[in-house]
Amino acid sequence: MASRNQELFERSQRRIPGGVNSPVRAFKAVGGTPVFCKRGQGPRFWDADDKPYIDYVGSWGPLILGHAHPEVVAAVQEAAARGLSFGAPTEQELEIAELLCELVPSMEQVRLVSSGTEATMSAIRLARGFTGRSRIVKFEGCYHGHADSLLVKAGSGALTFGQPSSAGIPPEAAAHTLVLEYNNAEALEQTFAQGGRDIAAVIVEPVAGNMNLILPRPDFLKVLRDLCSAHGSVLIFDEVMTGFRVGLGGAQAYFGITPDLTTLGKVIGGGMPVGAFGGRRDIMQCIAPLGPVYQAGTLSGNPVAVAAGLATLRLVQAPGFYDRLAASTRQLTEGLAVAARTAGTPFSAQAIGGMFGLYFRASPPQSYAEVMECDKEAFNLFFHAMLEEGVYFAPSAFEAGFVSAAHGPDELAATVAAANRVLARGRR
Ligand code: KE4
Repeated sequence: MASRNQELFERSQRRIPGGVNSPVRAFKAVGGTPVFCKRGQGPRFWDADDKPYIDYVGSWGPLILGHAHPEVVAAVQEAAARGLSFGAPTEQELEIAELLCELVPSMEQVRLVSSGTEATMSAIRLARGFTGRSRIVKFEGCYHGHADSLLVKAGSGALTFGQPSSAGIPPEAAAHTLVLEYNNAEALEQTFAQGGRDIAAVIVEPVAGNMNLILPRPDFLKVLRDLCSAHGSVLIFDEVMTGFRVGLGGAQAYFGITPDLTTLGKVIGGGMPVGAFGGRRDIMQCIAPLGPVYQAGTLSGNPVAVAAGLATLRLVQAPGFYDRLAASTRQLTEGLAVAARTAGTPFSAQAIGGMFGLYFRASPPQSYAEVMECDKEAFNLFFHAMLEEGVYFAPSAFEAGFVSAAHGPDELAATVAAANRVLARGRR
């Protein structure tokens, strides 16, 4: 008998392209039918067939407190009862702006938007307006949302300009984007030596979480910072994923590197649509209505979404919150690595704060090329076998995973026990 997930997926494909509102949800990378989520509570959600799953996606990062945290839900209900939106300033968006600038000291001013894409698109436009330059640099394998100038893949030559990585993007929209190899400090130095004065901005995921998890090499971010400073280019840390995920001050605090602009999303909305971009006051002063760089949004700073964000940001400031979260994440990755070693499966894993990478490869990759060496088929078999066991990992070998404060010892132990069963069967 067809499961309710299958029925819903067949129906949804009639009215929604691919049956989903964001491509990665369609299970194209892993095959099979996506599970439809019916309700969530803490570390779990239940699908349309009422099957429970321990959830390591957490809406792709926002749910650092787990599903339906009572204090977040209460804050949303209370805000909604006072009005869903005003399109006018509210005290709550001022509160979250002040809190973000307090917790992320490099942000002297901040502008709220409704998604990570809006945040990065606006930050790029702002950097271009501030510098009067057009050229930007991004890194292969890093994802910054779907703005035209950022959906760009490496050009034919190592230092040639990008080509659109999506249909519908005019070549000229990609022509100003240079795509370099993540963690390659030498290519960075060469690029700036050749034309640093023409570079408006470099945008980087300080910990890459969109080509599975790749940690920055020790010198990479420092070289990036020094080169941008020397050439008057704006360094943008895209912390939509790492912000309040790898630690309270994000990756910039973790690695001690101060960007000029930071983009945020996910955790700062606690599961509701909130993004933000902010940084140096002299740069932020260029944004309308103060300056010539236009940016706007009907629901920017929406009071109900901000209420969820404020409740979340208050709770993550609890003493020891990130130490406990990092310890849980390490317990998961170490347990999975032991299970794989026992089964003789080429596998590695690593964690930073509340995010992790799983690799069917003997050691954690340090570059996009090394990520491509991971055994994708092995991951897909593992993914589906764990799904049967009631464990939900990201439905792609090229995504990071997330642990929440709601994942307790029982969930972590159950996950590792399931992995032992799955890997021991040889049916990864
Ligand atoms: P959104 O527009 O999806 O809110 O944010 C875009 C974005 C920007 N920057 C970084 C570093 C991001 O990771 C993202 C979005 N992340 C993906 C996860 N790989 C969202 C999942 C999806 O696309 O459905």
